[in-house]
Parts: sequence; structure tokens; C-alpha cells
Amino acid sequence: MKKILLISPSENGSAHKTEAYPSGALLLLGTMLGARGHRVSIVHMAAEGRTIEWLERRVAIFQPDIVGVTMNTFQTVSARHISAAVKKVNKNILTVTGGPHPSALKAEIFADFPDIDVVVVGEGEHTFIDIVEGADVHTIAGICYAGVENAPRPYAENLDYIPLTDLSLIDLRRFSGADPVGAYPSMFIMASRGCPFQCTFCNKSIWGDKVRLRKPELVVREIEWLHTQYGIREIFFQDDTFNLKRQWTEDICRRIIEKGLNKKIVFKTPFRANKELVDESLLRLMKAAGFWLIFYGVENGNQQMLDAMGKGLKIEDIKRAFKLTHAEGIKTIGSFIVGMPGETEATVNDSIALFNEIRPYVTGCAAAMPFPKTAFEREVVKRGHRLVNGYDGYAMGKILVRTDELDPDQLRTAFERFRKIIVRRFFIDLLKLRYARMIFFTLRSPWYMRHVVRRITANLAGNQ
Ligand code: B12
Repeated sequence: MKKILLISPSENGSAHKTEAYPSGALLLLGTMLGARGHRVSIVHMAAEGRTIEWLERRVAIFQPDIVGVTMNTFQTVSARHISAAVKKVNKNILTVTGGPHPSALKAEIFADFPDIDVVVVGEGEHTFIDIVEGADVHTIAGICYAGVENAPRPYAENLDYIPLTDLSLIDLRRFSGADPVGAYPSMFIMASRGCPFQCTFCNKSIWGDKVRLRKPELVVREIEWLHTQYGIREIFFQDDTFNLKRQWTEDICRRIIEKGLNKKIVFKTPFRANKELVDESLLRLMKAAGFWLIFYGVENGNQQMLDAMGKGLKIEDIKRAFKLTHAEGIKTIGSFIVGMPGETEATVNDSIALFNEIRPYVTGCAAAMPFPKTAFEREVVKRGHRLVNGYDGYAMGKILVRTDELDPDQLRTAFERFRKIIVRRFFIDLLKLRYARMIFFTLRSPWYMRHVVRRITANLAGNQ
């Protein structure tokens, strides 16, 4: 039996204390290791409001054999402090990291993280079990150790082993759910792994191109478990493309309806807007199964921009998908990116025009982030358009690139202009009672309300 401390670092440059969801990685690793008799403790630095000093004390008391740190590119600064703190308490604790950031950079990451011993590349659950249970690190597939990259681990073909998540490892009330939240508590699940599309900005270092679907009956069993065991009332399918395989998606919806889960839980999911993947009958079934919100990655309102970022999507299909979805009574999120290569004032105006036409229920507008080893990163580096070195400057809302036409200031101005239009629209719609359901739900959920108040306070204090 080993003692394992699993840690999710806080976000770069933010004192923001609310997190949408607990780390899916740490819950999966923790559940599997717990079932094998190991003693697991999970810490979410931001959601629990933990300091490095607190962590040092925790490590000193718990005396873990291994500390596992999950890391996306927004968590590099905190992840470095965490690994240093662990080694400061006890040099003999093995420090392991995994997740999108180390999986993309592999052995390169050791230069920036001197206190990390092992990097787990890609899918990590079986690799981590090998490490914990004492396999020889020189032979474990899918890791980098002492600066050397071992052979890659093949993807798991059959996903039936994925266990029912042990949410007793965390305090669910510390997490807000991803906005907008339709019922509280909210949790996410992944019903498939992999994505065949080739968007230049996406980091596919974990699941790769090949789509692997979990069995619908096991997915629905997990939904039922989350509801009966932990009182979950909203579930966010976080699949890269939930509507890729029509029969499979319909099968999940039908089983949700058969079990009456649509009367107890509300659902939301990302969809691709492509014409051949969205139609009235699918949306009708989704609505019947309790899907109240669909997230579409719109990215840009200009066709050349969409083509250049490898989106494989037509503007006409986006307009059609929003129209059909709204017509079936399902709400939408439209998510835009500003600052991809080729962005100009005119293309930002195209995005604003598309936003005004499709009228998403909620709109996301993110500044383009060249994540490590993506085609987008290669392109900005080649053109000299990357504005920062390393990854510690990566944080929500930061402008990290420029384009041929827009210098950093112009890009920021264009980004802020778009954001202001979105916010203005939001307030007009608020007055027109478009968000009555959201307000009604917020007022009825004291825990969720607490998260909203914390977020507003953090925003007012300029922390986010
Ligand atoms: C769910 C999800 C979210 C959720 C919450 C995530 C959470 N709390 O865990 C929400 C909706 C909040 C979210 C938000 C964002 N996300 Co997100 N998200 C995902 C998504 C779809 C699934 C992640 C997941 O939970 N998978 C299930 C678990 C089991 O897998 P996993 O975390 O990868 O872990 C496995 C391995 O990585 C490894 N592993 C991971 N950690 C560790 C640790 C150890 C010790 C070991 C041994 C192994 C290990 O083993 C695990 C099991 O195989 C991924 C895309 C994807 N398909 O992976 C993007 C992804 C992680 N998100 C991404 C981004 C960019 C964002 C946003 C910035 C989007 C935006 N513009 O708003 C925000 C910022 C979040 C933030 N503030 O940090 C990027 C990150 C890129 C990068 N280089 O960091 C990804 C990879 C999408 C992409 N393809 O580009 N996201």
C-alpha cells in the first residue's frame, strides 16, 4: 500500500478561488488507486484556497510516497511551486506530472521543472499504476524519466475499465460547475476519447485522433451513479465531439429517457455544427433526454479564417445549427477565438456580425492561445508573432500573439471591443428576461450563489 497525494495547481496569474470542476484526471487516478488499496488524498489548490505553506505542512503530515501533479498550460507557475515545496519537505518523495502540458512537451519539460522526477505522457491511468506499484521506471511505456523519453504507451482500445468515479475524494461544494449552470451540483463526464478533426489550436496530446467510444450502458450507469450516490443534478458531457457517431449519441439519449434520468438531471454538451452532424430529429431527441444547452465552437465569423485554422466547418452550417437548436428549445453557447493567424479588423467584424446573427444564449470570447506543440504555436513562432517566452505568461484573457495586420495593442483593442459588445448584449437580454431561468435557478441554489458572489468579488478586486 502506497500513500499518494494528488494535486491540481491553481491558475497562472489569478487569485480566482472558484473552479468549475474537480480535476477529472485526479478523480480517475484516485478512484483506480483507491480501489487497489492505496491511500489517496486529492488537493485542489484554487478551489480549496490552499497556500504553498499549507501544502508543505500537508506533505509533512501525510508523508506521501508519491505526489502526482496534473498540469495544463494555465497551471505552470503553481505546479513549479508545488513540486519545489514537496522536495523541500522530503527529497525522497517521487514527483510525477501528467496532463495536456507535460504530454505535449514530454522530456523538454524537465528544463523548466527541476523538481519533477517523472513525466507521464498521454493517457495516464495504467502508466501511473505501474509507477505506484513499483515497476522499473526504465521499462514503463509512456513516461519520461531522468530526461529520457521511454517508448509511447498505446491507447487503451477498450474503455470498459473506467470505474464509477469516487467523488468522496473531493468536496463537491467547492466547485461551481461550468457556466451557465442549469442545476446544482454539476459534474462532467467523458463518454468518449479522441477527435478526428485537425483544428490548429487544439492540443491532442492526450487522446489523439482516433475516437474511442464508451459503451452507452456504462455511460448511463455512471450518470445514474452520480445522481443517486452524490445528488448530481447537471451533467456536462465533455467529449470533444458528442455528436460524431449518430447511433451512439442516440443510444445514450434513449437509455437516459428509458431510465427516467431526464426527469432528474439536466444535461449539456459540446456539438460540432457541421450540416451532416446536426438535424431536427437528433435535437428533438436530445431535448427529450434533458439536454438544455449545446456548446458550439464557432471560433470565427470569416470563412477563410475557419479554413486556415483547420476547423472543417462552413459559416452557413453554423447559422443553420444555431437556428435549429433554438427552434427545438435548446439553449446555446457560441464560443469565439480572437487573434488566430490572419485576424484583421475586418475578420473581427465578421465574428461580431455572426454573433449578432446567431444570438447564442451565452457567448465565450477567448484570446488565441498557442498551446505547446500545436500547429498554431509552430506558425506564430515561425512568423515571429509569439509575444512571450515560455509558458508562465499563459493566463485567461492575456494577449500572447499578434497577427500580420494587428499589433498587440490593436489586437487587444479589437478583443475588448468584441467582449464589450457581448457584455452589452448580455445586459440587454437580461432586461428582456432572456435569463429568467438562470436567475431563478441561481436564487434557489445557495451553494451556487456563493460561487457567483465569489467570482464577482474576485472580478471587482481585479483578480481575474
Ligand atoms: C473537461 C475540460 C475542461 C473543464 C474542466 C476540467 C477539469 N477541471 O478537469 C472546463 C470546462 C472547466 C475546461 C476549461 C478550460 N479548458 Co479544458 N478541457 C477539458 C477536456 C475536454 C477534458 C479534460 C478531462 O477532464 N479529461 C478527462 C481526464 C481523465 O483526462 P486528463 O485530464 O487528460 O487526464 C489524463 C491524462 O492527461 C493523464 N494525467 C493528467 N493529469 C495527470 C497527473 C498525473 C500525476 C498523472 C500520472 C497522469 C495525469 O492521465 C489522465 C488519465 O488518462 C480537455 C480536452 C480533452 N479531450 O482532453 C480540455 C482541455 C484540457 N482544456 C483546455 C483549455 C484550453 C481550456 C480553457 C482554457 C478553455 C477556454 N478558453 O476557456 C479553459 C481553462 C481552464 C482553466 N482555467 O484551467 C485545453 C488545455 C490545453 C493545454 N495545453 O493546457 C484542453 C486539452 C483542450 C484542447 N484540446 O486544447 N476544460
